Amino acid sequence: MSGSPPGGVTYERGAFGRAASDRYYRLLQERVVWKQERIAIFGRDVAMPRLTAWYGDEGASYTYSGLRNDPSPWTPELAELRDAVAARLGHRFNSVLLNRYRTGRDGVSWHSDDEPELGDEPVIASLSFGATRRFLLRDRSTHERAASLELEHGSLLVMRGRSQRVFQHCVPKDPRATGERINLTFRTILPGR
Ligand SMILES: O=C(O)CCC(=O)C(=O)O
Repeated sequence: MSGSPPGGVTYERGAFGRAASDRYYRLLQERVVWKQERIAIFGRDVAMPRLTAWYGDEGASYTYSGLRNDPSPWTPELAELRDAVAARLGHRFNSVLLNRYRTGRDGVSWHSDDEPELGDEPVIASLSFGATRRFLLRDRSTHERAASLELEHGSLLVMRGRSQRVFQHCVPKDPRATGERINLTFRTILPGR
């Protein structure tokens, strides 16, 4: 890690032990119904550089990058992970966005999780399984680097408070990254937003 996470962001290595992390990684690879979404960038239709999936309570729909996501029902392993993270943080989540980075050519570009349905100060709990990937945070207005974290197998990153108003985050493409990574961001979609 270079620099501690800034205010509102915490990083915990080894939140899940090795055996549990290996098991979840394999189950998520095999059982999640992964989608290759397409998005418009400068008027061009392109494949997103990662696979995604959206699971959650009925009605917990979420729109980002112009894509509306209606949730698939929780699978047993996703419900187990949701409950473990909720118990740890004392916060209830009703949905999870999953990202599957197949190689170092996959990534997610700078953004904040600031969609209206997440409310003003969302708690976002981000679990990582598989290959370690770099996660960058920068100031939203000055673009000054705020932190660079290596998100490891079994780790838990939490963003809360005003962190989505103050920072943007990304997982840059990394030609040196070996192997696949699965990330889960547990979220709470507020009713009627
Ligand atoms: O893969 C990650 O660690 C970040 C995912 C992310 O930024 C998102 O789902 O909004």
